[in-house]
Amino acid sequence: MASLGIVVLLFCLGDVGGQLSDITNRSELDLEETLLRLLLRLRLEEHFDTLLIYGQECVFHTLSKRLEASTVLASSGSSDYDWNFSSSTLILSCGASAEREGNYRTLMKLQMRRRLLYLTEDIQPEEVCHNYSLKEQYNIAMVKADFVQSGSIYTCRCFQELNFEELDLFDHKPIFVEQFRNMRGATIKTLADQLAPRSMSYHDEKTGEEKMTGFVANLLNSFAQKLNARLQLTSELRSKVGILNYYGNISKWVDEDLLDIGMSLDTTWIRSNFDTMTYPYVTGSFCFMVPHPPKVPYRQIYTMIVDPLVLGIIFVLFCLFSLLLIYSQQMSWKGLTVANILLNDKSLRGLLGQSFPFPRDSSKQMKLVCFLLCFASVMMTTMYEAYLQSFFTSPPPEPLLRSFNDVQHSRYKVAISQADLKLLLASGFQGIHQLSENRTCVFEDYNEFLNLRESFNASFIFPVTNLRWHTYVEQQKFFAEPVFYFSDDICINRFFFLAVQVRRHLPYRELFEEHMLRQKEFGFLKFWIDRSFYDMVRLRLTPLKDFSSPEALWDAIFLEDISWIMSLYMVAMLLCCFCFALELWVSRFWSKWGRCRAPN
Ligand SMILES: *[C@@H]1O[C@H](CO)[C@@H](O)[C@H](O)[C@H]1NC(C)=O
Ligand SMILES: *[C@@H]1O[C@H](CO)[C@@H](O)[C@H](O)[C@H]1NC(C)=O
Ligand SMILES: *[C@@H]1O[C@H](CO)[C@@H](O)[C@H](O)[C@H]1NC(C)=O
Ligand SMILES: *[C@@H]1O[C@H](CO)[C@@H](O)[C@H](O)[C@H]1NC(C)=O
Ligand SMILES: *[C@@H]1O[C@H](CO)[C@@H](O)[C@H](O)[C@H]1NC(C)=O
Ligand SMILES: CC(=O)N[C@H]1CO[C@H](CO)[C@@H](O)[C@@H]1O
Repeated sequence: MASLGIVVLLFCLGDVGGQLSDITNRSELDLEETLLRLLLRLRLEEHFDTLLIYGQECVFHTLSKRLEASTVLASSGSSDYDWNFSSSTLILSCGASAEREGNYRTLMKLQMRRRLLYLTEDIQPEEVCHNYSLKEQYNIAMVKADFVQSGSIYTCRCFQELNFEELDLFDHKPIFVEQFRNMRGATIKTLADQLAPRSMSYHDEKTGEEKMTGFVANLLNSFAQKLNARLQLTSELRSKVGILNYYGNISKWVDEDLLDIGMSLDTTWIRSNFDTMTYPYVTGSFCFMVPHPPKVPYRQIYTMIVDPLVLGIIFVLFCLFSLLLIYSQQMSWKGLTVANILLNDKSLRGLLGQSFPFPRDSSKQMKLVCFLLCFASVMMTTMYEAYLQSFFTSPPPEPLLRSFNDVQHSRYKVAISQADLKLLLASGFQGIHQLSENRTCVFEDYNEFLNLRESFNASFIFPVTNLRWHTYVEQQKFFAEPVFYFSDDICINRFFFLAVQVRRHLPYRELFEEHMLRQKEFGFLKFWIDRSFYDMVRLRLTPLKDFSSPEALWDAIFLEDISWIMSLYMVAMLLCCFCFALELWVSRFWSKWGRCRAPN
């Protein structure tokens, strides 16, 4: 009773400015009043702010003036233009076939809006509902010309024997219901791309059916369960391809309306038309997984330590100390020669941490310079000692690859599948052009590529999405040491959206998107992704095997590891011998020459 009171009250309010004077026919007036009452009731059920009226002049046209709502008249039955109707639009049609919308985008937007038809012809509601359901429009109600007398409203229902229901204006049953909340076992046509860990098929022991799991498959499973529907893994499509990989074909088949929902994800990345995509499900990045750089070989540790810049600084220090020593000896520049600076044995021995004769009764300044020299030598020798010992204990890794240019000059090859390469070229990605032909290895067969990636072959670097990388992180926890790392520097795309593909006119698209967002909000998506590796192990899609080849912990150092320093030592010794020989020869020559000159 209370709601009826509100309806009457609203009716009185809505009556302001009515065009009563135009109306002469008594029964027409009654019809208008009753329909107005119906529309107000519809507005109470779900608010509308726009009326879209299809068809030639009928009772709706005069009614619309009495409702405070913006009205669009489409007398020809089609709007021909891509109008962006709001989601709170109510459609009124004058007759069963007044609506002849041709623009498919407008059709998409208006698909699930509520429709009220006013039928003057003698048509069975069953036929009307049938014709509308063929057009995939489901929220239909209709009244006939004798509405005033009968008060009957016919409303279409799907998933039941009789496809419509007859209600009375004064019934409290809702006229429009969300029909897809219970699909009563109807099927949803889908097909999985079988790309682990999105969707992975397994054989259910209990029912003997083929079932799917994975973070996209679980979304669809729970959706079907919620709607009381059944997932049909369209097998006739599968036999068309034959192989287990339908990536790319799924989006084609969704476009062709062969599938309702694809159990797959597509990127928003190279698309301009998002009609067949839902709201984004996950975000992804597409980067390369790169083998951890190997350790520097022992023999190169010396070369690493002897950095030219540091050597330069030490040489400058050496010269400075020589100068200071020369000056502080007599507090004058008397002994200053190039030989004294460069071959200053005190400074050299001091810097190398060796003992040297401390000058007797030296001045204060001299002592100070010697202290400085000793301090510098302690710093330098301990620094080099520490470097050398720690590097010999655990050699540092070689530098990381930071760009495609580094990859080009590294010993790795880039393994990539033909499908991914096509995608990259289509998206105008430049990086791949920096690699020469002999640095890339293109695989025709996606599975071959996957097998190589899954064998953690460290001769290659592989493109991988962060979602798949998640499972590799888990897998590498079982290795003696991780083999690959996810490079944030060498990326194809750092951020893109992944969405599920749905048929253009899927009637329960809004329900699906709502379900998707709820699952994600609640944390199911993260949970599914987190445990996807264990699902893969359970389904025997990935082995629990250690693919790493760790080096022995206590590796002995061999003579060849210090060959470099040995050869330097030999060269230096030879140089010394040569100098010594030279000195002997020069002194002999000098004394002979001196004897010859003496008589003069
Ligand atoms: C009022 O209109 C109805 C239908 O439009 C018609 O059948 C009826 O004859 C009309 N009555 C008068 C009095 O004009
Ligand atoms: C409706 O929106 C689409 C994009 O979604 C746009 O291309 C089109 O121009 C819009 N229509 C109008 C009438 O603004
Ligand atoms: C329903 O569709 C059929 C076939 O297109 C057509 O002949 C018939 O007139 C339509 N009925 C209504 C009420 O629109
Ligand atoms: C790789 O290709 C480049 C030019 O594209 C060539 O200069 C180079 O020698 C090739 N390297 C090998 C190992 O074949
Ligand atoms: C990695 O792949 C290359 C080329 O396919 C092969 O020669 C090599 O043996 C593989 N390495 C391992 C560790 O499997
Ligand atoms: C894009 C894509 O993968 N298309 C494939 C779809 O399936 C047919 C076979 O039916 C293949 O030939 C296409 O390459």
